[in-house]
Amino acid sequence: MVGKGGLLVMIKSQQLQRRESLNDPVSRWDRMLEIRYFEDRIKELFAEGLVHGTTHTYQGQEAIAIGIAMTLRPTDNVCCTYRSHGIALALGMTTDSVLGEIMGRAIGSIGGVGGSMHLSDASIGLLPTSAIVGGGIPVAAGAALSAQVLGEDRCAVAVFGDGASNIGAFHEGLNLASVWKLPVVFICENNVYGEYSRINLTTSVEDISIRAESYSMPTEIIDGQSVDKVAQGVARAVERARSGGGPTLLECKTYRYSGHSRADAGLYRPAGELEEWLKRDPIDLYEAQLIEAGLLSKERAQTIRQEIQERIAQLVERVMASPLADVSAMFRNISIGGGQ
Ligand SMILES: Cc1ncc(C[n+]2csc(CCOP(=O)(O)OP(=O)(O)O)c2C)c(N)n1
Ligand SMILES: [Mg+2]
Repeated sequence: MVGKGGLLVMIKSQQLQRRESLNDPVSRWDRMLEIRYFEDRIKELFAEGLVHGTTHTYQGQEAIAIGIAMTLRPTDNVCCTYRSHGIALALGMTTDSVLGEIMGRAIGSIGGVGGSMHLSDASIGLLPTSAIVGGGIPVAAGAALSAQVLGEDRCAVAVFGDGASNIGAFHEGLNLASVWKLPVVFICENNVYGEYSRINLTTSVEDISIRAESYSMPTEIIDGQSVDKVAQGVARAVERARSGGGPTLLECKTYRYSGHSRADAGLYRPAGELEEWLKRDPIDLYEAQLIEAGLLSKERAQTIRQEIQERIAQLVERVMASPLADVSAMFRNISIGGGQ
């Protein structure tokens, strides 16, 4: 019988193992599929009325999550948005922890009281995700400032969307990070849409990367459909951050396959646009690369796909059978009266 403390230790070590497994290229591909099938199932669970509230899924952007997670250390800090199930899974959070949180279960990453938009686990470096567009940018700058002040060998990463680059917090965060040469990497997932609007209708520039120039900041435009390209870009930026060279803005060009949130079918998109992006699906591209390199066979790939589908089906059953969040979990991390 494992006590609560022991269970926590087991989960933490499982998460770190999941993170380390990204050293292996086939495991990276496996994790991308896990994210894709997980998100497909999440959409169904909401449509079936089994989950309340809303959710924002990540299909199409998986290469970015993996490229970031395989490059950072668990001690680095990551700030993300409401569209972060994929990044949490890539960083090592277990599927039980993410689905448990989404379904309001006690096993969720913060005890089931936060839901889809509020995932967090300090042991893998994931600071609380947030629904405030751009909100993670100054928080990441703050985490980087703390590393600088404390002299710790750690960097911070903010992951945000193209729409967030129109928010004041983006400009304030980048400016101060540049002036103070903070060890932070700003990663913009330019997925062409902010809510229900195409980027050309809301944003004065086509490439978000141009905005780095105002803050004297190095920048790169990266193919967000390629795990290796993302990892290489993140590695260059992280190296700069760790060696005192200050912040970098990376813009990863990608595409959001789903609508903005659960109820959005994305009908405002121009005909054929999704189909064009599907031709460069990040999971298919990586699979082809692994097969070409002799690391994966078509037969093994098919088996892995089936195994992950089965894993996700079992996951849903397990989480649905697990206890709901306890009301007391809402107050677990709150101290009332004198900061006791
Ligand atoms: C400060 C703030 N303003 C507006 C909103 C409403 N809102 C939620 S998502 C979103 C679009 C953000 O788009 P983007 O940054 O491109 O991220 P994506 O959803 O594409 O990942 C908006 C405007 C919000 N949540 N927070
Ligand atoms: Mg966007």
